[in-house]
Amino acid sequence: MQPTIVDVSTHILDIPTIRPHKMSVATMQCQSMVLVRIKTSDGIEGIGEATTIGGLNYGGESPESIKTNIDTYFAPLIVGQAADRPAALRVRIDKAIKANHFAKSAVESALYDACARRLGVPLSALFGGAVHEEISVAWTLASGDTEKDIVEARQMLDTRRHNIFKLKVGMRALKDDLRHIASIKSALGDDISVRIDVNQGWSETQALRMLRPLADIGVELVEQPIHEKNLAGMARLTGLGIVPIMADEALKGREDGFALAANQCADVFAIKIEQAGGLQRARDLIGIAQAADIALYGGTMLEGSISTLAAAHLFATVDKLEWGTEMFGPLLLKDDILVEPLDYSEFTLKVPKGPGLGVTLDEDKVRHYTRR
Ligand code: MUC
Ligand code: MG
Repeated sequence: MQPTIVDVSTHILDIPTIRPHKMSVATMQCQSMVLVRIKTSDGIEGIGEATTIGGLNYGGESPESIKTNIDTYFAPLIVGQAADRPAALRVRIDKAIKANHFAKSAVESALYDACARRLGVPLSALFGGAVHEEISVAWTLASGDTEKDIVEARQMLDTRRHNIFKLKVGMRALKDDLRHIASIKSALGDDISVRIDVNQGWSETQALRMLRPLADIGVELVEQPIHEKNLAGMARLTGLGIVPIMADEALKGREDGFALAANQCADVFAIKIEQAGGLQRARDLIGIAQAADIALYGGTMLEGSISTLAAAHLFATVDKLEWGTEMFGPLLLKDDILVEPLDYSEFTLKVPKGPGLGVTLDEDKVRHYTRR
């Protein structure tokens, strides 16, 4: 008998971060994640997750809107439907619900997790199977203090957890940002990759002024330097060829990916399952980048373990992620909600091999962190 969806439930969990995470859009002291649980008639439960950055500071969805919209609009639409066809469910959801990419991603991840668990295969198998058993993971230095960032980076190198660093900039004066970046780069040395993420914090003129000094310092990649809608500006910065430009906020789905590729607005795409609107759409974006000879990077919305793993399963199926990934979200949190913690070692995340996401929730911890 075909399994059907019998229940969709959502909870917001608030987990403190290990330190303040300072970005041009927000300072995070806590991550609020929406946990989505989908139960099916054959006794399977799939789990998905959506996170945002600083409530509504980063984008148009908040944990509260995601929860409300899933409870009010998604759940009635999918309860009673066949549970083993995520693509068909996606068509149904897209017909009835516009935008809401983060909510769509959480629901779709839960559906894929349930399907893979039913088949007894890892989630990656539903996207063709893993090409890689582990993915490289960058760390973001964003304490707001140059010296603290250097100490933190050295710890990551000593413990062999990360050897690629992304610096959050765009909130200070340009000369202060340059001093901050140069100090960290010179402390870490030539072999360590340093990239920056401006989170749209600069005007095009400011970005133009910054690219040459950034290249001289040895910065390898500049992420979303200017406003996400200024595609012509992104094309101009990319065309200069001074430092590779990565699109992040500008990439909110397939149509954006196509426009960015067609207009040569980026050298690299940061693929985020939430921003793309879920696993299927993220896979589509990856295909657009590959066809356009745009390099790939696995991005994060500072997700907890569940969405980090959903993305990691997808990324493991991609032949080349030229710029690696930043799937470090769970490590930024003081605690995790899994029975077995994820395996971050030797500068990589090992992608679990068990059915579905390959992990089990620690229900006591889930209860403890659930917002009431
Ligand atoms: C972003 O803009 O990329 C990813 C890593 C990090 O520190 O912030 C996020 C969001
Ligand atoms: Mg970014």
